[in-house]
Amino acid sequence: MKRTLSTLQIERLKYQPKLPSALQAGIKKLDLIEGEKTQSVRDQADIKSLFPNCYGGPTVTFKASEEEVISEKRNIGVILSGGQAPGGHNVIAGLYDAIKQANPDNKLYGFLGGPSGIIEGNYIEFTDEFIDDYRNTGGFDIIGSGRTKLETEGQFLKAWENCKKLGINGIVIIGGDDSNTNACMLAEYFAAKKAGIQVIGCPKTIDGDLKNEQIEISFGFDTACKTYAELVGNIQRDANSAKKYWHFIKLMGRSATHVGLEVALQTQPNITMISEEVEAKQMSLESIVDYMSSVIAKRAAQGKNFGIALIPEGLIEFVPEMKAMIANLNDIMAEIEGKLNAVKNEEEKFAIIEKALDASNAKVFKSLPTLIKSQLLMDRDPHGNVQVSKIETEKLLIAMIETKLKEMKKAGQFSGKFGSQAHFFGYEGRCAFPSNFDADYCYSLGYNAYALMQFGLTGYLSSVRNLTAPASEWIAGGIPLTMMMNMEKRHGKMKPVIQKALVDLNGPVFKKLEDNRENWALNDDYVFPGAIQYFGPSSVCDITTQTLKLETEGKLVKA
Ligand code: FBP
Repeated sequence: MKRTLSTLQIERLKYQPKLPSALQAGIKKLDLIEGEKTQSVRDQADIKSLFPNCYGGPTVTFKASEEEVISEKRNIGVILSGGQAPGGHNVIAGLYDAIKQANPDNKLYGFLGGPSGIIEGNYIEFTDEFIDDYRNTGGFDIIGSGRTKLETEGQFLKAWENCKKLGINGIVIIGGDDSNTNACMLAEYFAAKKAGIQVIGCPKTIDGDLKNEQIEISFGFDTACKTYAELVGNIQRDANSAKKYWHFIKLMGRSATHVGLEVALQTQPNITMISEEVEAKQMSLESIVDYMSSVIAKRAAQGKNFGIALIPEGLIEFVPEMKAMIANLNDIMAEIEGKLNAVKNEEEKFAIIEKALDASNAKVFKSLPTLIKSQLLMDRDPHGNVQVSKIETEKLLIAMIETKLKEMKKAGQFSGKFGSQAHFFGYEGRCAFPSNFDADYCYSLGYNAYALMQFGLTGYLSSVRNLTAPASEWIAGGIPLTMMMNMEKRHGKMKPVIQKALVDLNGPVFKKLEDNRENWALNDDYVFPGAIQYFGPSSVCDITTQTLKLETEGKLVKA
């Protein structure tokens, strides 16, 4: 069936993503430079013993070479894993182009529906025509995605069998922290079995929490933040026009508040809650409500009964009393799952939970509205995470603030009106057309992933950095996945996982918010970023996030 294309899509299909100059000479003309040996961020002995074959390799970078590498014929498989992020299609396009440049007889297979595709043997073979339809488009619909956790011997064995059937000797997993943990487990398994199948990861997630010195940012963060910033800007204009609502906007980003922080810097709203700060200052739910109510009351005293509050998706997990309760809840839920499933009535479920929790945690659980209690009991994702996108923290805060403001009114501390609107921006940004930055970055990551394979590496993450310089000056290379790992409790057991990078409260990005937030709270210094621009001067279209600019300031490598 011929699909109907939008005008923008037709134009975007023609966009040629930019590559770092080291990769521009072509996939056959590359040299690999080895850097320092690495070790895991924490728990080195445990990680080393779990990944004896993949642990501790050197960081690597590429440079263009004069000599041409003759590559033998290879078949590669690719998997999109976890939540959608703008640019995933371009990672596959970059990978495909590199593979075909290396040898036109090479094949690229796409496993369907995420990691389960490789276990069940569901795949497609990419062709020029097929790939061309998806260049520079958002979404993961090219092959679909999923959250299946690859961890059992049985799953690995099935994956191996399916690779053997297709003659696959390399797999690229495009995913976030959990999916790249999967990639590392699979790489280790294949290496231990001498299966001759390499595994390379690509850093994806709109959350922006998969990063370190070598991985400056995960792809998708740039486009998602710009999309949310456009929406927040529009709402700020609406609020400033009607002057009758406080808009509580929950922003996706899972545990970390990188998205919330970036959107705040792009739009300058009245209140921005940062989960990491809440935890560091040990702010209780009550003190968060006090802080937000005090800003609302101060603005009301100036005759402004409106405003914008940004709430990070994962806030609830960082409030100390909630964090302790959720950890306790996660442990007991794994134990009493059967008992809970047998009960239909919600109140009965809550009673079972309250009995099983420690006394102080039971008290916190009991104090929550029914809606939030049920949301906290929803299934964990396959990696054991609470599905924070399903917890309506924005509504919980509105309800608590309404009660607080009534008390303040009685005490003569609030004389205004409080009308509220709740929003959740998340899915709106995950499949937008990738910005020029993400289109270029993703294409480079995919192309680079094949370069890593060509040099025989496995258990590596594709790394492209120096990202605030023009694309030609980007540095392409790779880092061992074990470098980002530590041990964490999941489903009640200690497991090796990639450590999430949370907001650094001493870093320049948070400091910028801290320096401005009092001013932004009371004075309406709103910024309206508008829609992402794809065509026009590069100073407008190629510019990336404030987060990346601030975090890499002074670290730029000049070509
Ligand atoms: P990844 O970590 O897999 O990239 O997921 C990102 C994310 O968009 C989170 O921000 C959000 O909490 C979660 O996915 C929502 O998951 P789902 O798509 O399963 O509802």
